[in-house]
Amino acid sequence: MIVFIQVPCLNEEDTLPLVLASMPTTIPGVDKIEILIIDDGSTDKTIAVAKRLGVKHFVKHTRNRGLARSFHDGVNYALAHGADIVVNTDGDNQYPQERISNLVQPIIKGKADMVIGDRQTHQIAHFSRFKKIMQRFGTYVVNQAAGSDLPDAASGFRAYSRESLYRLNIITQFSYTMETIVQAGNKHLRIASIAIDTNPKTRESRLFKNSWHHMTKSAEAIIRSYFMFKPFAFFGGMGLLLFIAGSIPFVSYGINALIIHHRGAHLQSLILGVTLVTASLLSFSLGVIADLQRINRVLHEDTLERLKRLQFDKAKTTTKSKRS
Ligand SMILES: Nc1nc2c(ncn2[C@@H]2O[C@H](COP(=O)(O)OP(=O)(O)O)[C@@H](O)[C@H]2O)c(=O)[nH]1
Ligand SMILES: [Mg+2]
Repeated sequence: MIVFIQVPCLNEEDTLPLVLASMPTTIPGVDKIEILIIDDGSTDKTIAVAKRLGVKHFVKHTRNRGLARSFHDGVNYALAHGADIVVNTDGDNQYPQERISNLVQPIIKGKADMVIGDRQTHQIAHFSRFKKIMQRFGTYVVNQAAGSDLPDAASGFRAYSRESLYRLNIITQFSYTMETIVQAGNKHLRIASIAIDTNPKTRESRLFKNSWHHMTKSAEAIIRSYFMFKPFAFFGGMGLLLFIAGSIPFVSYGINALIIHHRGAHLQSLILGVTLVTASLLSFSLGVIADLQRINRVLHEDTLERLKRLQFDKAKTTTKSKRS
């Protein structure tokens, strides 16, 4: 069993030594632990510091490409080098690396495909009240979209099984944390979570300028993943609402004009009714198109999964034969 611990880094020369010093050297049930630094276009000495501290695996971006892309490239590297489990932790020493041993256990024991470190955000002293409420709300929405019951959806301290990485595909540029949960939930992967204590803050988040920024970006990621998986729920629901709203003036006009020959049968009701019912038909049609797209995506993802297996399973057998 090979565990790759990947650390996405954008100018982390100051905190990286702390992160590397707290990495586990042995984990029960694991034969080999490899550390992988994903340098996302750092302009400081991140790479030199990592090399000096003995890191052997690097993925380098010549310019900044963002955290989601860094995660994606790190995972591909790890899979190509025979990883059975990929752990992600941050370069700002926010997460307790010494708990990685616990984080991977549910996967080793076959009880989960993905494990998330729950930061217990309600207890974090430097989180404002607003941030805590937003954290809880964001997690609630993700759970709704994923059909899961997780305490902390935004945590970046996670372990993924090789199998789950074959099946997950990162699409959004931002907030891949939320996206992976929605995907994993909808693909019926088993997600577990363990409680962790976070380390004292070393610096402000550079990913999000403030809580609003965090919220809008997360909302965007959740809505997009929701559309990906349940497009008909949205367009069908909207179509139904519009149809009901449109039927009322439509029917009232019909009764007034045709049955009781009422003089006050307002043409406006007819116009409103027709507009709303037309909008509802449009919404249903969009729903059908979106649903066909979804089916298309499922087929594409199936191909992609097979491709990954072809590509990475070969790497796995080569690493195995090299080691034996
Ligand atoms: N801010 C930022 N962080 C990046 C980027 N690419 C990789 N990272 C790494 O992503 C991790 C999380 O970033 P951080 O600023 O701590 O955001 P937080 O998760 O909100 O605390 C750190 O290890 C960064 O070095 C990027 O483009 N921007
Ligand atoms: Mg951080």
